[in-house]
Amino acid sequence: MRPPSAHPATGRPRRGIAWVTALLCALALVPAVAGPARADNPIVQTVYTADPAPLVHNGRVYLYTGHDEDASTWFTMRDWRAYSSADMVNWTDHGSPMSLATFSWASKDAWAGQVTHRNGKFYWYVPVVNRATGRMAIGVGVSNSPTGPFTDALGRPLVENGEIDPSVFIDDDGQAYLYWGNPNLWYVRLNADMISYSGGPTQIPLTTAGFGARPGNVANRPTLYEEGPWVYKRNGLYYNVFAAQCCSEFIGYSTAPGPTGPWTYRGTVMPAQGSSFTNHAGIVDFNGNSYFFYHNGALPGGGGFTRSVAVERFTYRADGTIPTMSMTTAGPPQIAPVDPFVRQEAETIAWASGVETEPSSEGGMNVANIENRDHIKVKGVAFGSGATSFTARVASATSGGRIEVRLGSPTGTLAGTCTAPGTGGWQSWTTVSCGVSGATGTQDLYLVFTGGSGFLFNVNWWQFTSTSTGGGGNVLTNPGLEDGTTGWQPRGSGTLAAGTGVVRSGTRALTVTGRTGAWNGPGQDVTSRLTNGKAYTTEVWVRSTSGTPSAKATLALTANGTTSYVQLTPAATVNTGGWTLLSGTANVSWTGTLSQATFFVETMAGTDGFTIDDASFR
Ligand code: FUB
Repeated sequence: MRPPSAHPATGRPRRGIAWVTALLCALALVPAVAGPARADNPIVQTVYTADPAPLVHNGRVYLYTGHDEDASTWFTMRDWRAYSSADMVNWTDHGSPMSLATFSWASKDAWAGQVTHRNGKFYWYVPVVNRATGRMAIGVGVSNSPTGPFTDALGRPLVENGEIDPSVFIDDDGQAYLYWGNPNLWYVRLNADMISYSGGPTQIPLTTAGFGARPGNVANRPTLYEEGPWVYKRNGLYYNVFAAQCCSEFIGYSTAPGPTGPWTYRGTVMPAQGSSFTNHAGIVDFNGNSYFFYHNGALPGGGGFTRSVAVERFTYRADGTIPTMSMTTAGPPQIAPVDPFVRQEAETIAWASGVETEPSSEGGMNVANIENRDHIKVKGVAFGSGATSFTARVASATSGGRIEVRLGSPTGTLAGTCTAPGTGGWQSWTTVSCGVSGATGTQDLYLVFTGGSGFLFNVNWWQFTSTSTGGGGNVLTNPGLEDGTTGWQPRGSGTLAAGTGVVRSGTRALTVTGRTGAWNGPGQDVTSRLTNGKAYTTEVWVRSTSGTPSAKATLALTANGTTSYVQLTPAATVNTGGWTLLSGTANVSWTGTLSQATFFVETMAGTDGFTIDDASFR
């Protein structure tokens, strides 16, 4: 149970708080937010987030943030949060993969950090107060997965000099650097193990040429540099983007010909704006675009200690300089639509109104604390020629409620209504379905929750079925692989395992190992679900665990005692570094009585292991 607190976006109490106290709290601290569709910045509406640190990995942007406790009057921060997106507008909540409790030696202040990926592991550098010394120190968490959980890599600080805000950068030659500091700016050369270093911390000279001149006569702070360095390299030029000139801070940047300087001040990335007197930068390139992450106080109840992370898309000028950006509520454009015909996590959200998230007993997170007229917006959902039914995984310790499937706005076209029953517990899950109509083309989806008073039900995931199979939708069971190996069997030799480390979407993908023939792979019995003479479209994402095999999806049909094979997708080379989409359309027909039909993924040759995710056969 969470500590009693008011909800960022609504001011309403969280589950477990007395209504009266909560109402007073809400009225005093947080203006209620009314109204329909919201824009998409800030990125997270369920908690206050700060100090963004994006990381691009396997076709997704992972966003690591700090977490300002509700109604804070100081930087009261006890854990860090993780989110991810493949489209830059809908973000999946991965909960809290690291907290102060991760570091037994830390007493408080889970402040601004950064995650990097090396040696198959993820390293999260963070500043916290060392209980033994009372000073700020840098700790490092490590995990095999970008979504954690992270453990303390050292059991002690990596480095400690009372300063904050680590930024990690790995140069092309493999040398890694850790930068940090307020009021000074430091770096140290990390060893390849990423949890030790060579040489001592070195101070970067804060010259006005390097970091700009601070207006006014501020003792010991002649330059604009304040805190929060974000160091990276682009086209051979090294960038240090930092929080400048307290307070209010703006985001400035410097460049250098090498990782240790000499730095030259280049100007403003984002002026001070709004009610947060700090700001904090994170920059990545993703899918051919550049993105600038920052924080502000734009949520209801927001301010200097109740901040929220936001993002803008930008284009470097031809000479490599960064344009000056303003904070927007619209955020960047969506780069790919959402597929409603594969399972989508309910905690994948463009804008949440009223709800919260919590860890789910079924893995990942679920949407919780749902009350009458709360809603979730999922932006840019590609319904294509149409959806016929909607399915959701729900749980309720009360008497449940309804999910209204609406299009375009929270009061837009009602495509269908599903009833979520009481299930006897907030984590006692059941699957409900209802018919939908009018959901065609690409639209913003609103799941509007209705019912009586109090908390109604939780939602773990949802999925639509399409018209293209006359209502049958995706022929495959567990197509998104979120239910582990359910529905899938190894064809011939091999072992299937549902892993969380390498996923294309959601929290799980399916890996086959121990293949002894090219025809071995993950398969599914689809005998009772096929229509003779129909054209089926197949999509499945594949990546190898070794080598660069050529993969394809195949259907084995046995009719009247004879087995034939339908190649469902052209073969495509897959590799270990990213996901490849196998996609194709093929006619499926047979003569006589069909006794066995198996959908499977195989390779043209070899026995390399591979992983699949987000499969559809419809
Ligand atoms: O979030 C706590 C501190 O505020 C960070 O460490 C700084 O960068 C500033 O954003």
